[in-house]
Amino acid sequence: MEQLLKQTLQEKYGKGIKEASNEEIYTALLCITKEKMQGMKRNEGEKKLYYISAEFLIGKLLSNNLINLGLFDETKDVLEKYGHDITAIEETEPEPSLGNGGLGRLAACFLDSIATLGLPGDGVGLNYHDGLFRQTFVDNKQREEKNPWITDKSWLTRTERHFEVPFKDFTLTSTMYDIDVPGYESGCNKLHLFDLDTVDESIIHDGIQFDKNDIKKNLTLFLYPDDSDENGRLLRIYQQYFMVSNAAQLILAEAEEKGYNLYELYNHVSIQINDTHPTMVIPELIRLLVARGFNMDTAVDVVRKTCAYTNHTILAEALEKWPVSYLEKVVPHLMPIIRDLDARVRRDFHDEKVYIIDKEDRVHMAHIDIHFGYAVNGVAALHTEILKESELKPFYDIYPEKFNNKTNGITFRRWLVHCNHELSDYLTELIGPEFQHDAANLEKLLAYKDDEEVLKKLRSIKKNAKISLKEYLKLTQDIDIDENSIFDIQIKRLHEYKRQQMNALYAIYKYKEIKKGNLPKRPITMIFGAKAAPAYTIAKDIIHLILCLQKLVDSDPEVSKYLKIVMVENYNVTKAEKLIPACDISEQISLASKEASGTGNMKFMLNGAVTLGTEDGANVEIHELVGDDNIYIFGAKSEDVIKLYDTAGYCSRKIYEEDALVEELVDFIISKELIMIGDPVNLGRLYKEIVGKDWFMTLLDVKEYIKTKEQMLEDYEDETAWAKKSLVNIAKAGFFSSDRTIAEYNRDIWHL
Ligand code: NTF
Repeated sequence: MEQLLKQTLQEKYGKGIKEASNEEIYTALLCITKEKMQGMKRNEGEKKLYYISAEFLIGKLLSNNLINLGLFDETKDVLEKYGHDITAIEETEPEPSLGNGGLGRLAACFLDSIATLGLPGDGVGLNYHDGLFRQTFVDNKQREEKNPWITDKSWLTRTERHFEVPFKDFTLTSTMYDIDVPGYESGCNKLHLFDLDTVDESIIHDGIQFDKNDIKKNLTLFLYPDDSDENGRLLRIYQQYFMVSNAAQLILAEAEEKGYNLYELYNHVSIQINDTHPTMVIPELIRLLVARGFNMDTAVDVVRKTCAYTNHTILAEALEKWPVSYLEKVVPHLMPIIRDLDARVRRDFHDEKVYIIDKEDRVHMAHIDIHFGYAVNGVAALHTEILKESELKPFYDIYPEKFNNKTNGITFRRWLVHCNHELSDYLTELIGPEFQHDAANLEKLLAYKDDEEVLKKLRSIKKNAKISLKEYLKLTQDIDIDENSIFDIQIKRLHEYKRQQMNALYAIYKYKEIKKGNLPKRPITMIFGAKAAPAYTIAKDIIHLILCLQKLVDSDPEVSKYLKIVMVENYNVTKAEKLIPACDISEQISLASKEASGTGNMKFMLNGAVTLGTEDGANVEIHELVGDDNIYIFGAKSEDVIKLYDTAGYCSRKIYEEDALVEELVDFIISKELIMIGDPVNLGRLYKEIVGKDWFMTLLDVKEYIKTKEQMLEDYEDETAWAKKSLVNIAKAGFFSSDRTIAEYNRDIWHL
């Protein structure tokens, strides 16, 4: 590496390693790594997977690529020798924001594991120039800015693949860009991102505004462009069709190049449809096969044996339903196929709940996936049960054999080895390096459960991570936090069902307690990180509340000694990598039944945080693995919540009126203290929402939540006992390796 780096810097900049700037070293390392990956063996086989997804939240790639190529330690040492710090060099890499949250990060973890297991499998998505958006805070409110990440030298490689994608009024020519996905000490796959040469970033103005009608210029500007008006919704259909038509054409081109018989496509290809965004790949593939001479029945049969669907949520917002009129405007050539599919369903089943086109002339995308794919999976045990028993019950009754569970996982390369070197090195020293290939080996750590030395060392690793986070927050947001306080962290998309508002009510509770003189034994640092969808008003109001509380506490010297509230700006993968190793209390407090799985919960556990959570998503499985003593569970159970919805039996106003403490906390949202800092419109709206509606039942669980959190703070004071909980969490995290998840997908669904 030393020679290569010297040579590259000399050629590019005429500099030695010592003199080169961080940016120059980053660029040189990028070029070297890219070249190495080009020379890597491709994972090959008789059958290949295509993972189609609207999001791939890949994060920065330099360190992870170096780790997977086995070059990280050497590179770090070379840089140190010349007075450079690899962390500072990583800082110069722009982070692509090609995803929103869990679904997109999961896709990125999966690509890493697919490559690591030596399976041939590529990702297919879109090359959004400005990603989701970059979040800034102005006047205690979220503002959205564009987030350009594609620079002169990037991980993207332009390819010679182009496809013609037909829309109603015009045809667009695509260009395929590739990003290499090296497995950990294994072969390489690709992430294919499609783009249009005519896209023009200069049409963006005033934050993230642009002309939604100008498809040739705007198609791949943003992930999830605002869909609060019709043009925005049509743009999403343009994007989705562009993604899947390219995917389908690529899949057929590769199959034809390899000389495969398309009538047996399913023996050579599996297509994983990541949520409903890529659903149109089904009618599109049928269309392309019919154009190649297939009759309709055969095309439907071949496609049905090729496609599998993953459901990531039971919330209606993500079970997409497109009006027929929209599809007619954008992709009229798909409508005869969709109508034909609907007719087949109506011929075979007499239950309008499973039709593809409903009475209101809307196309249910998930219904296409379930009827015309061969597998349907949920992403955690509880979630899959809910799909089978309620949300998708009519389908489960028809196709019980298609339904299966694949509990999510995370790649330990990024979420342990890369983000927490000290812990990862210590674990290697203690239990050997096998866990890096087979995460189940982490259980060996249990042998040290009562070893004072080991527990002490784990505490010191946590402390160091907290100090690193302190330095990072000082540098990036000029915020001071105390490493001796308890770090309580909730980082995830902002959504009412995730209940950041409940955590904010806790902050109010603590503020009031401190004001009353009930001082905590140890200061608490409450950290939040979350982006709200630009058109999601209440979510933005919750951010406003948290930022106002942050100000209030900071400006009150009586309180700020004991309580600190921090909202991290522009929460992203890079920030998660700094926050997660430093966490003591992992907040996983969604309303039971609503969080399909969660994956942050797994990352925190792996890094030794203790979960404060409801029995929801993968928390249920974490609870089973670590046992009652090593997790703090509270709140209504999912069966009860589902019953409350079914019977309309929840009334937040009643709880508010009957419980003095709840009333006091909620009223504080519109107190004079907060109104002086914040905007009465936003705070008033949020107050009204919680008292009058509270669709995700914050007030149902808030008291038990406060009580449980108080218990945790108390238990934290027994340092040894807490360190033991932390150790058990790390030891039991092996199940949540995405290598395990992917091995299961392959065993049960893909058969690569
Ligand atoms: C998310 N879904 C779920 O909300 C998370 O619970 C889950 O961990 C991830 O998927 C990954 O499976 C979505 O982001 C979406 F888009 F479906 F709402």
